[in-house]
Amino acid sequence: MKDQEFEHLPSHFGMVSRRDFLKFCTIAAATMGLPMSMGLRMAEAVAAAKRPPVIWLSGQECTGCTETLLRSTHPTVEHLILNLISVDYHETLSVPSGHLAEEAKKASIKENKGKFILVTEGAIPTKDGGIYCLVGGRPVLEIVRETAPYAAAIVAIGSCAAWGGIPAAAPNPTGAVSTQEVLGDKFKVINIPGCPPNPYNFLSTVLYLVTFKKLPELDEKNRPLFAYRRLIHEGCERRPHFDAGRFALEFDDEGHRRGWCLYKLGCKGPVTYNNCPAVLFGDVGARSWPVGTGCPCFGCSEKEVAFTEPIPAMASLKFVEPSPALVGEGAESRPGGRVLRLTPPKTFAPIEAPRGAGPSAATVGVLAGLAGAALGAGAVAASRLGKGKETETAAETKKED
Ligand code: FSX
Ligand code: SF4
Ligand code: F3S
Repeated sequence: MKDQEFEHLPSHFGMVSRRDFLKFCTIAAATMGLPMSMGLRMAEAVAAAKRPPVIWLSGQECTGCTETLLRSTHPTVEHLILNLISVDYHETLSVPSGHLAEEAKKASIKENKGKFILVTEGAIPTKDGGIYCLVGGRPVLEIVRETAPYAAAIVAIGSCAAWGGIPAAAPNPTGAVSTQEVLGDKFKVINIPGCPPNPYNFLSTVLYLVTFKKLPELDEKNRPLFAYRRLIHEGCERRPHFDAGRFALEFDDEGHRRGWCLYKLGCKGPVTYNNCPAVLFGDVGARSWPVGTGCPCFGCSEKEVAFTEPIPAMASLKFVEPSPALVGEGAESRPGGRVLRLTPPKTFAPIEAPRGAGPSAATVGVLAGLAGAALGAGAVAASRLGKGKETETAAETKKED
């Protein structure tokens, strides 16, 4: 596309140049599985529209969700966010405080009925009338309930808001629940879980709302499918080591230092849907996502995993059939079009391999063939992987080298 094609757009979106903004919109469109041309349409929608007002309510949380929006660059997410939306009320970011802030919130809700985006951050305590989290002397439980009916869209940012997160972990002394649970079925809350969540997933969701004026396609947990369609395990750069049966068994052992798979250190990538391996965030250096830095995924975007499953526990492995969109017509359709890309061979490596490097791809392929249908072989190997006796350790390998 030639430069003249963009001249109808402003040269800057606030502090972000047109070039950077277009670049971001194009990447966001690609992330959402939309044609590249949609990037331009998104930029046009943002340029044409009045910035949607946002009322940002906080409950029980660590403010990491807000921090993650403010601590990134390329191009600076907070600039994108603050130029895309008008944050009329945010307990951490608002300049006014106390009564002035509360007044500003009321005025914005009144003025923008049916037009503002309500963002909730943090879990909401319900026990004893919600007295365990008061804002302006009132339970946040009441504040969320009275604000939601006037919102155009409701976005729960972070796992605490999306499903209770840390505050709702057993024994959940305050009766903490998610925004959706507080509001009930009359409302559709878009969940962007993660602890903290990926700011680009939030930003892309807002871009989608502004451009298409409707909710993005959601999965059964109300997460935008464009971000939560795939398991971490499908896109992980350590996946070849998993397939080859090379596992780190202790932090800082030989396997860990060599970048082997973290499955046996409790990585929950095989049961966690999120796009972290593809859409990095945090900007702490190269490969800045948990597994990239050597830390097992703890399943922060899954209600049944993070703060529920013990961190060292090994995740159960499952197969998910490819969606028709990926394998062509004739494949069985699954809710949400979920896919688990089975990199060849179509099975998991056995863990009881001789010491040293894991079995070769060819060996595993033969094993799969011997065990019968690929799916059956996969299930067998998967169950062995979860229960198998650990006869090979990277540390032992090192000793014997
Ligand atoms: Fe929860 Fe957000 Fe985890 Fe923290 O505020 S999702 S505890 S990173 O930050 O709500
Ligand atoms: Fe990556 Fe974890 Fe899967 Fe290993 S188990 S390939 S570290 S996601
Ligand atoms: Fe969370 Fe796992 Fe990604 S812990 S940030 S879902 S790698």
